[in-house]
Amino acid sequence: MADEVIKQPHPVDWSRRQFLVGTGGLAVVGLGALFGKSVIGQAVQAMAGTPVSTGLVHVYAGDYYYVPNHMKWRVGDNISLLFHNHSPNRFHEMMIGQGFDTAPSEFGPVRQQFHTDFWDGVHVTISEAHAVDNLATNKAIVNCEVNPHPWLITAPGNGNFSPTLMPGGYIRLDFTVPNKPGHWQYACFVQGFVHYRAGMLGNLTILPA
Ligand SMILES: [Cu+2]
Repeated sequence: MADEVIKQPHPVDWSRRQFLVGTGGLAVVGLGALFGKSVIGQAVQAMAGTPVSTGLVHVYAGDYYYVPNHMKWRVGDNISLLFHNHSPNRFHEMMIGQGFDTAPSEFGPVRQQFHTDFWDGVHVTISEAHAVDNLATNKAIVNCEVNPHPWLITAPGNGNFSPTLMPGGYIRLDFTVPNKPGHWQYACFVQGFVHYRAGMLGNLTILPA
């Protein structure tokens, strides 16, 4: 993987699962008004002051960060997670988990995914999708209402549940917060040593019901 990254001649960071679904088109979008004061404000709030998110929850990916980068969800709440990629030229994903699985590279061990996948056993409905590179379902129970969905990867062995979005892409995931209270993280491991190490992660607190 490290070789592939270094030799990459294009100004696009390909997902490490890109080869499974073809190249797709490159949409270039502006970084715009959606990174407004209120959203940035959410990102810089201290954890203690972070409100509990429920209903429609927006998460924006940029280079290389999430807005917001702190969230609180409550067990049993219904959430529609609308994950957007506002990068003009890079792919980003969003895994949620605890602990890390690493792989060796010439740069030393690289964190590739979470050891425990938050989405294991969770029922997820995909009700909107645009410019999705791939979504690895892992052990989530996924109902996809969007057709066609050649980007959906249901085979085992593709790592954590994670939507990977092309520039300008978005996906909506509807689910009920599972009974997994505690501290979790969300992160992007695309070109792991670049995105994750650049700080592309956030903290998620799951509150008991
Ligand atoms: Cu990323």
